[in-house]
Amino acid sequence: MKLSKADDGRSPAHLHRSLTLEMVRVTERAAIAAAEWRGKGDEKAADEASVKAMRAELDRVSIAGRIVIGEGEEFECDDLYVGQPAGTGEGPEVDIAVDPLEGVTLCAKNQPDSLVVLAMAERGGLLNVARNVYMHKIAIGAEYPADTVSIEWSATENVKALAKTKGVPVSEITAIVLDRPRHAGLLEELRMAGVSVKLLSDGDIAGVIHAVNTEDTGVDIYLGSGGAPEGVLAAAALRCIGGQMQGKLILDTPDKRSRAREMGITDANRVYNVGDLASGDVLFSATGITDGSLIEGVKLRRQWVETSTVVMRSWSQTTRWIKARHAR
Ligand code: VTB
Ligand code: MG
Ligand code: MG
Repeated sequence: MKLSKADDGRSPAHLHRSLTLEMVRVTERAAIAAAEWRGKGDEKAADEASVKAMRAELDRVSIAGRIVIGEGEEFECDDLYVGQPAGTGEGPEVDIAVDPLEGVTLCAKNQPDSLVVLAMAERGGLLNVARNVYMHKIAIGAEYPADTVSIEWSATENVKALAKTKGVPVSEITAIVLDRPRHAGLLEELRMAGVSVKLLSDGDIAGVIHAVNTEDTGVDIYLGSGGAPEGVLAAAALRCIGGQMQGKLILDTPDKRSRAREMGITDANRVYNVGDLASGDVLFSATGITDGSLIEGVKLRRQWVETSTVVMRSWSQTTRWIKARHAR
């Protein structure tokens, strides 16, 4: 096995494994609530339903939790805001990052790959970033040497270096990129280099996971910028499944810079690796809302509801797919 079972050495303690199943309950419940709003064209209602259900289920878990990545700041939202306590208050002290509806537009349009995502770590294990901050990201599989690509290089340099290490022409490299106007220059570079580009309309947590699972997906590299919270959540998953990612925060306004400083970020230009974004023992759970390439969506039937969840644990390097039937 390529991946070492050993953690990053930050702490010999680890989260109790039974917490993985508790997290599954939380993301399942939120996904069911959001699924009621699939295809209804109302992003806000879908998001609110997911948040409410997540909050209720999270508060039944025996943890002294604290939201470090949430829906926004305390003054902006009622629930799942940064700093809000979560859980019963009795149990291990943990930090929690959530995206109760990753791909809200996908859900509102009933298109593939909207997810409920939650990560849990020991206190201090997740980089604290505000909801409105973006991150430059680059991700490739675990099978390459650590210095194969760099977020400081141009896209052209990166795809050429990756192709060389992989031993294929650049035209056989597939990159995954969020389809946004801000990526026009990046796209042009990739076109010039002859790379095959898979454009994502939303959902770059799944995008990063696809890029490191090259054997399954055929995607070699993730390039571009997306939400910083999604970057931390993707890193939590990579801690469990392997894969390399570098991230650099985009702190392009005085407000974002000062909030980042408050949240403990001292070097605005720092390049973060997976272990800098999510350290110690980390748990990750994602339940599908709409059918997707990562997991199936919620099936709402007359008699029952079926959910599909992928849950991971870094300490044991386990990934489980949990399909559950719930009575209606
Ligand atoms: C990014 C991406 C997310 O929204 O945050 C994106 O990381 C933000 O979209 O996966 P904009 O560029 O339009 O602001 C998602 O696609 C969905 O939350
Ligand atoms: Mg969200
Ligand atoms: Mg999101």
